[in-house]
Amino acid sequence: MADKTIVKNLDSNALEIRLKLLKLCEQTLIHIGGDLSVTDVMTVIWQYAMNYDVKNPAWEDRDRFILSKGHASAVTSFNQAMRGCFSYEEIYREYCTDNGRFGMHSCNLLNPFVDVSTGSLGHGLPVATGLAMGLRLKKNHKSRVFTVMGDGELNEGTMWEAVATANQYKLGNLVGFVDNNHMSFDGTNKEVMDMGNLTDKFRLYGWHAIEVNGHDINDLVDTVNQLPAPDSLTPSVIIANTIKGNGVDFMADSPAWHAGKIDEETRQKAEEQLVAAFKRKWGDS
Ligand SMILES: Cc1ncc(C[n+]2csc(CCOP(=O)(O)OP(=O)(O)O)c2C)c(N)n1
Repeated sequence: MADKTIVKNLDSNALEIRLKLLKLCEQTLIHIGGDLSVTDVMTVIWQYAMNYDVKNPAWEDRDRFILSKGHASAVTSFNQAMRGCFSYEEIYREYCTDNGRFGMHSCNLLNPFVDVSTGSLGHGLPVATGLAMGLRLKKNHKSRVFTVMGDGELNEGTMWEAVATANQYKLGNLVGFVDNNHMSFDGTNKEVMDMGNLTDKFRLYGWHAIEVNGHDINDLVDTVNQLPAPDSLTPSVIIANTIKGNGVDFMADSPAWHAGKIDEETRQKAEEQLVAAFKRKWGDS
C-alpha cells in the first residue's frame, strides 16, 4: 500500500493537470480523450517515478522519457511545467504557434525537455529500446527509459519488433506503460484491429508485464515501487486499464472526443465533475 499523503498529492496533481487540459481545450483543439485517459499514468511518471533534474537536462544518469503516443503532448507539457521545466503560461501562449515549443505532438526541435519527437505512431517504443540499449553500452546502469504507448498504437510501425528486441538484449532499464483505453482514433480497438490480451502478449515475449487500474494512483505508485532495478535483465510493461476521456461524462468512452475543442460553458461543466469526484474521494481538506 502506497503512502496515503503521496497518493493524495498525486491525485491532486492529476486533477490540476486535467483542469489545465480543459482550459487549453477551450483555447484550441487538443487530443483531449487520450490526454484525459493517460493523465494519472503521466502524473505518476513525471511527479513521482522519474529521476530528473530540470536544471540539468544533460545529466547522464537521469531517466529518459519518450511519449510513444505522441499526440498526448499536452498532458506531457503540463506535467513538465508542474515539475518546473517552464511555466503553464508559456504553454498557453506558445501552443500551436509558429516557433512555439508546444503543439499537438511532442517535438524536441525547440524544447530541450522532449528527448525525442513523436506523433507518427509506432516508433516511440523502438526508439526507447535503442536508447535503453545505448545506455547499457555506455555502462550506465542507473537510468531507466520510460515510454508511454497507446493500445491503438500497438497496431502500428515496428512496435513488436522492439518488444522482441528488448527481450533479446535483456533491457531491464526499459519501462513501458500502455494507456489501455480500448480505443483508437475512430472506434474501438476490437473494431479497428484487435490485438487480444496485451498482458499475455508481452509476457509471451519475455517481458515482466503487470496489469493495473490506470486511474488508481495508489496502484500505479505501488507498481512503480516494485519495478525491477534498472540494471536488471527483464524489460517491464505496465498495462494501465483506462477510460478515454476519463472524468468527464460526455467525453468518457466516446470516439467523438479523440480530439476536440470546447466552449466556456462546457469547460465549466467538465471542471465541476472533476472537482466533485476529487472531493467525494478525499473530502474538502
Ligand atoms: C503512423 C500513424 N498512423 C496514424 C496516425 C493517426 N492517429 C493519431 S492518434 C491515432 C489513434 C491511436 O490510438 P491510441 O494509440 O490508442 O491513442 P489514444 O486512443 O490513447 O488516443 C491514430 C490512428 C498517426 N498519428 N501516426
